[in-house]
Amino acid sequence: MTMPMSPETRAALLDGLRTCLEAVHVRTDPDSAQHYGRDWTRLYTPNPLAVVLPGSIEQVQNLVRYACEQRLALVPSGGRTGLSGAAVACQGEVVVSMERMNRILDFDPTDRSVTCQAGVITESLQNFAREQGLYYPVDFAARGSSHIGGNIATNAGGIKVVRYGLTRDWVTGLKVVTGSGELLDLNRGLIKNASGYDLRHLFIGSEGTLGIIVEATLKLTRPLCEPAVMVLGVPDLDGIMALYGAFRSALELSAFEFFSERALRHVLRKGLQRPFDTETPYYVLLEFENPEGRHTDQALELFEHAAEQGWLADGVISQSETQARELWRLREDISESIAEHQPYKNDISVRISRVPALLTEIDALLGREYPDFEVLWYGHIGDGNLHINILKPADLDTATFAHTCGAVSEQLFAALQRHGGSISAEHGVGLTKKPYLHYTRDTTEIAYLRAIKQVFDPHGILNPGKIFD
Ligand code: 2HG
Ligand code: ZN
Repeated sequence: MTMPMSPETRAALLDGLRTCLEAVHVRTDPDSAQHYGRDWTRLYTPNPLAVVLPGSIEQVQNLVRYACEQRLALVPSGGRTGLSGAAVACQGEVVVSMERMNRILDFDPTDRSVTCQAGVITESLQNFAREQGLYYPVDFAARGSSHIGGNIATNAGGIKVVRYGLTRDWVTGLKVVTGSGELLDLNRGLIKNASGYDLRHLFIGSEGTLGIIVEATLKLTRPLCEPAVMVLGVPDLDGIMALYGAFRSALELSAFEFFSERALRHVLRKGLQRPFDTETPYYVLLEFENPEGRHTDQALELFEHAAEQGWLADGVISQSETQARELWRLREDISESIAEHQPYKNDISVRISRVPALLTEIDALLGREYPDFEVLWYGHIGDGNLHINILKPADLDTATFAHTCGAVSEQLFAALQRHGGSISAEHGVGLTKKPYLHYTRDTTEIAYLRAIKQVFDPHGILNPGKIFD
């Protein structure tokens, strides 16, 4: 599939693609190749054969059937905000962008559910839910560009998982085109359905390797009522989990995030204000519902107690929706603020009870192995999920940097394996984490993953080379 192709073969394949959907939606220009051929990782050079933008399920089926005949690799593509290279096309694949399939198809207030095409942007769905007096709670900084189909394909998590869970918890129905071109209509919005294997869950998190998600039915819930945000300055790593224990036992938290002072400095450089004067090595951001300020006293009592214990050194509580939004930006804007430094990313998770031990271990490891690199910590610590970003020194070439970081990753993942954790909490395996999958899944399990891929994608045309070879 990646062999050099004669101009005649190429022209014939492109003609064939043009018979699957309107010719105008088969693009081969360099700008489209650049734009659609990659995600937010910048490690790979896009090189798709073509970019196609189907407008209907039937066209997706036509494409898949044609790809089966021609043994043409397809890369399903959403908003391309992924961070593991799962939506990258650098081997002459055809990118199948779901961008034109972006309609909300149905809403039912009794079911509190919405059915939409895969290319609906997360924020559009959130806005639609709000207009109905409801809430779609899967949320993250890339809400403005990520697609619902992509969120499902990666089982996206984000900033509200402590209360609302992951994308998987909100999908009640899925329509998927398999690697043979059949259409599966899975679970059809049911809450209860005990009629055998639930194939829907195989496609959630499958990173485009089992099928192309074309439609989804999603649950909605009631909106958060006057959420209040606190940012707390924390002197050491132990304090973070002590604060989590104290606040979650007294308040229903809808977020519990953390970031380091080093990470904070990058967003401050982009024009945001420090939350308070005291500088501490770490910060916690937490959120809870606070209708009419009913829980403010309780939150302040917890704050006093935590200060007496030495778990925090300073803090602030939002007084308005605007201030809450500003405080959120201190955490949410970190990833974008460091993008120019081409960070090497780790996105790891362990059970919550293992977080303190893991933090101590990796703090020592990173201090020892990366004395010269800037290492930033942040993430969804209330879910046991840490994002560790290592910034590339300007004078170091990309290959040497990636190699050095990869070697440290082996040690990091070995520690993670001892703690029963995962090499990817929410960003997926894609290309970047593929070499490390064995730290999280044993050989027997990987053999079953391959066998499942063979069932749904017998010709190996769907996102080949992603997750595993
Ligand atoms: C976040 O939580 C995103 O901000 C991006 O998952 C994480 O940049 C990262 O490593
Ligand atoms: Zn994240």
